[in-house]
Amino acid sequence: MTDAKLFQPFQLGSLTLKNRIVMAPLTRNRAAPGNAASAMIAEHYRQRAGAGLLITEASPISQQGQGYINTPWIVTDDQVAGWRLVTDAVHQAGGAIFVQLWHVGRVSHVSLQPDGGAPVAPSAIRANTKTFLGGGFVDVSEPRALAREELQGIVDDYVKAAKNAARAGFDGVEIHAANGYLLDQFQRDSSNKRTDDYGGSIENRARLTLEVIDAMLAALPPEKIGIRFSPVSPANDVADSNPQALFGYLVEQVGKRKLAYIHIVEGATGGPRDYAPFDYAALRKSFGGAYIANNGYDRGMALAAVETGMVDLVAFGRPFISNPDLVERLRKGAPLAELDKATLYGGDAHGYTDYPSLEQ
Ligand code: 8OZ
Repeated sequence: MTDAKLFQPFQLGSLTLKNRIVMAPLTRNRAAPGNAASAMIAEHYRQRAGAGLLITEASPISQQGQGYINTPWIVTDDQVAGWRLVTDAVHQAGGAIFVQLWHVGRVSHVSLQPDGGAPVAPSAIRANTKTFLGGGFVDVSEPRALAREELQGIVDDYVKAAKNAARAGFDGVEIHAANGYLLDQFQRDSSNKRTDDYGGSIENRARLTLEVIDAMLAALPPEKIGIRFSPVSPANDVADSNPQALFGYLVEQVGKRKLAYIHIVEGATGGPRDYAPFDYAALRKSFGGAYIANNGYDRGMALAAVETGMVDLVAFGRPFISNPDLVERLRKGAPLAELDKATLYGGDAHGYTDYPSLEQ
């Protein structure tokens, strides 16, 4: 099986990935103090550098963009220095790493927001979802609708974060436009009820995401920018009346801008792949570039999807938590270690950097 296409190199822009297995972004809430990545976080990613590409846990681009406690931001010099520990460790281990840039929008809590204010959203509609505040999960707060005049400031925050990513030594950035966070709240018509040119038609609802990309292209070449979508996922209480048309338009526009890849959560995030009907092959065709498939893939599915050319790369999430040497295990067909759910969010090195490799 070692000659399977899944284990062959892949050319992503000017970056040669050593295999077609991607580590999906995984929020772990271990950044403290100062919401900065640390030596422990660097060790976690170093252990997983066998992946062709690592995508970091989501990294807030501003305090307004933060929705959970102890997530590593990419705003201040100290936070850039924290991420530099991560990129150095991964590069020394022969890996490649993109950082996922994140604004949570309404999926936040007043206790995390500037001056204890309301989280922001396209429309003042509270999400039926929870956030993690340290002690446990709590309901998110009632959001306020963003004024049109505020949107440029958010676009600027994305550009600053992209520049910080380059300073921190990342190979690229992934725009988090999935899972019901800010950009996805604008994209989908259950959460976006705006009557200005950012709401209503598909073109209007896609506008903020495309403005973020276009502004970022002034700071980074397109081959250093990827984007993640979750077309039918109900994560964080979003839905759309016509996801095929909406995301077909979005990825066609992303394709025109020649971004490195689209990273697609197929089905419900962390849940059923057949949650709602959707033609992912048509989506991939509308984009035209590299397609990273994610959600519930096992070894057999990943081997087949890459071998037949249905997808270019496969991202594994939860299996990478408990199997730092996941690529080796998949290559050998070795058994996978079980995940300890109690140590997923928050805590220390236990359940984070102490999962053994097969060798150990
Ligand atoms: C789980 C817990 C907290 C955040 C996502 C960033 O769903 C997340 C996330 C997942 O994209």
